[in-house]
Amino acid sequence: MKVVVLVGGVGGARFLLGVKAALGLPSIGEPQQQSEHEITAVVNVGDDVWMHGLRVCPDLDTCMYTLGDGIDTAKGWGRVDETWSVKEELAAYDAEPSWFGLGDRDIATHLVRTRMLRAGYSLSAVTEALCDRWRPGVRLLPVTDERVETHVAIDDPERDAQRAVHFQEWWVRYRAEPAAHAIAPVGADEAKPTPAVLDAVAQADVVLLAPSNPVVSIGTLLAVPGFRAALRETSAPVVGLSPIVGGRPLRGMADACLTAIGVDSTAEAVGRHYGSRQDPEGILDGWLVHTGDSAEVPGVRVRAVPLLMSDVDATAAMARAAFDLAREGR
Ligand code: GDP
Ligand code: FO1
Ligand code: CA
Repeated sequence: MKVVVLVGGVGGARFLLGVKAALGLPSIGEPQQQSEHEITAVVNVGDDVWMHGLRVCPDLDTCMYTLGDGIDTAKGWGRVDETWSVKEELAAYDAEPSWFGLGDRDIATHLVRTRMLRAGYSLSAVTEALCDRWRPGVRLLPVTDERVETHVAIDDPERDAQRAVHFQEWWVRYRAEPAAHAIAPVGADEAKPTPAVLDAVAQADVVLLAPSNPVVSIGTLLAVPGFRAALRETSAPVVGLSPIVGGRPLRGMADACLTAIGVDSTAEAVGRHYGSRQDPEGILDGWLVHTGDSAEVPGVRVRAVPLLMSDVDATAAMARAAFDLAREGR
């Protein structure tokens, strides 16, 4: 079976562990033998940022490290057994930005990536090269090779005006506390999905939306012109899993993003925001919400099942429920 999964960082990466397990693959790493199944993750690039002259791709790296057994599982991002000598040395120089921490091991990834990008390789090619080491067992495809970066409009405390900051500054430095007046994927209008991404969606047997951030993860994928149309046109059923459980995002501050785009933090509101493929702009055939949550999304099959990714088995059960819901429409 060919499975395409739309993902952001931590939520997406953990879900991919379950998709692999549901297909009988080892959740970490690669199978010993060639498998009949092929999983392709289409990964958000809107969080990507230049830091100290290095290109950092948090969602790609979170997926790569999680599936390749290199992640700091407590934080959900960055490398396990990390050390911070470079960060300390940068601080000794008062080198800004000091609010974003690059670990020593993680920096090696950014050095390899930056050098390859500077030599003219695409982000897709660089990601493939990095995955030669990590062997995630899933094809990790950035949605686009063009630069698309999410920016957030917030009030400037120093002037009676708004100012736009990079998503990382709002999320990491300010902990998403200043209200976001707007969230914009800068560069998206000029970007296009890579041919590999379009092919994967067209050839898929099923497309899943991981329970990732609906605005700055899935929303940024959908902002790349042509990607939404690809999802609408594929013959594969498209099934999403709600990241909102009991009226709240499970980790992090996704509700601050939803507020910015005027969508309630409920499973129903997010399902309606994605919309039915029977409607002019919608992308869903099926929508999974957490047991006890209810949602009515016109034109979409909705089921309630446990959606807590507490361990790989529970996450695999979520993926199986998504496959079942996908099959129901056939
Ligand atoms: P990020 O890029 O690291 O923010 O990660 P994603 O965008 O991939 O996913 C973030 C979302 O994952 C958050 O909005 C959470 O609500 C959601 N999430 C995290 N853990 C769980 C879980 O166990 N179940 C569900 N349904 N959603 C989860
Ligand atoms: N998150 C933080 O809260 N603080 C950091 O200093 C930080 C550094 C960092 C470095 C590399 C990387 O891949 C991710 C990093 N993150 C950090 C996580 C990340 O910025 C965000 O959680 C995501 O972009 C939201 O998905
Ligand atoms: Ca992210």
